[in-house]
Amino acid sequence: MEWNTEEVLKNLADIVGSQWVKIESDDLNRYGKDWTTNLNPKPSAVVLPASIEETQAIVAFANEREIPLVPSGGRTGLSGGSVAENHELIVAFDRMNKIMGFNAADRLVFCQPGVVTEQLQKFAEEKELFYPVDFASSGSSQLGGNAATNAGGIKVIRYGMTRNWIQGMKVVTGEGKLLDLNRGLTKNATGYDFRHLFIGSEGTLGFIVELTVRLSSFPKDPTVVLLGLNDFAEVTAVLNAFQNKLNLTAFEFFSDKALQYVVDENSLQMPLDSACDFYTLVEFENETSFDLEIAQSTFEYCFNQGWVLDGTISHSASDAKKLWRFREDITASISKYSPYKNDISVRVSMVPAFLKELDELLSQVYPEFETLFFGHVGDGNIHVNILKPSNITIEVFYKKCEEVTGIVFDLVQKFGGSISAEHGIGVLKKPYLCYSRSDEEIIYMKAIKRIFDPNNIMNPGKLIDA
Ligand code: 2HG
Ligand code: ZN
Repeated sequence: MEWNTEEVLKNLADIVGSQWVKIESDDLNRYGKDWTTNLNPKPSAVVLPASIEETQAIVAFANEREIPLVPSGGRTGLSGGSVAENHELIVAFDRMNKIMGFNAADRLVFCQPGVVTEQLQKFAEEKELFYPVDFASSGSSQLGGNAATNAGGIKVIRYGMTRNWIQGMKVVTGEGKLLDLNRGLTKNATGYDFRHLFIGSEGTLGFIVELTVRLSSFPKDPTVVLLGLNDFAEVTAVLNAFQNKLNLTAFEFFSDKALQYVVDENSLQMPLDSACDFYTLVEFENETSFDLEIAQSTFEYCFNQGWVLDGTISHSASDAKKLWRFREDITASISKYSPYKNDISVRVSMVPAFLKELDELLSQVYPEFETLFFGHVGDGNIHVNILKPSNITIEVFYKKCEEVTGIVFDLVQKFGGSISAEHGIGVLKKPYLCYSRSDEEIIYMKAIKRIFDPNNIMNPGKLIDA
């Protein structure tokens, strides 16, 4: 539905100032899409509020005129949650990008939603504290989007997801009401915690307009160990061996095929002398002066058991950073192959059996496609990327992939897993929500949406249909 008449645009300009209402095609393209490669942005306008009051005024006006709104943060999502394909008005939080305050005794930072993850990480460091939610996109993802998608990342095994660090939050509901949720309290036993409804709601209930974020102590001197595995079946044994002895901050994995793309794309040397089918990247915090020796003896134990073939250990922060690149650069290194992505989780103990069945299934159903596995094995989250061959169009490729998504998700369901561990449902996974959530749950989800967003203007068509 086209709503962007001159009169409507003028009303929006009255709220935010005319330079903050954008209708140029460059802006529409930029703000209309995220990191997905197969969706076509078609927003009608972009508006950039500078305050909570302006955001509230936009939502009130959108309700009056039934204008569909799409929130936009750093647009690093991979499920199309912030893609505007249907003439929506994009509400971008780039101007609300300030850290407004810090309280050392509470270890709380008060942030606007457009604060970039890395900005908060650096701020925490200046205070000799740590914001532990981290991922490859931390240089551009924004806190509002992180909270709206409950972003995970590479340190979840130790620190949990974004949800764990949001101690308070102000939201403008789809109805235009301002809620001040939990006010930074650590303990608060007063009934339903709406904060947790908005975290992970993918912008379907309202806009997150302020966040109170908890910080942690700075980890002591992390060391990274990269291991080459003999057989992926042993990955949980290796995890247990390290986890029982050391305080792990990450336990990641990637297949050799995935590694090859990072090495080739960035002209890097292979990290180990031996060629292995799978690698794990283990990061631990040096809590005592013995931890390095413990890591060494744990490696030897795993080697003697025949679980690992080879390994290397970081001796400095820059070494550690180099080893992380082999894992963190995978997404960027394969993006030109327009990968079809699945972001799945099962319980950690089930990962090897699940991956074995998944690998067999994928080589049967996609014999002609190359499939890469990597992810956060320490928390049961596997990223499956299927690469588009150069001789077919993206439309044909996605159609072929989608034909078997249901079969893959049947397997996820059989293992009691989730069809999206951290990337969210957005539009790409919406048809498959029923593989992870029961009919009853989806009915309740829709009812909750109607309460907060009665006119269905908040990110319509994402996550669930109203
Ligand atoms: C990661 O863990 C991100 O690197 C992206 O979640 C995963 O590209 C992907 O599928
Ligand atoms: Zn991930």
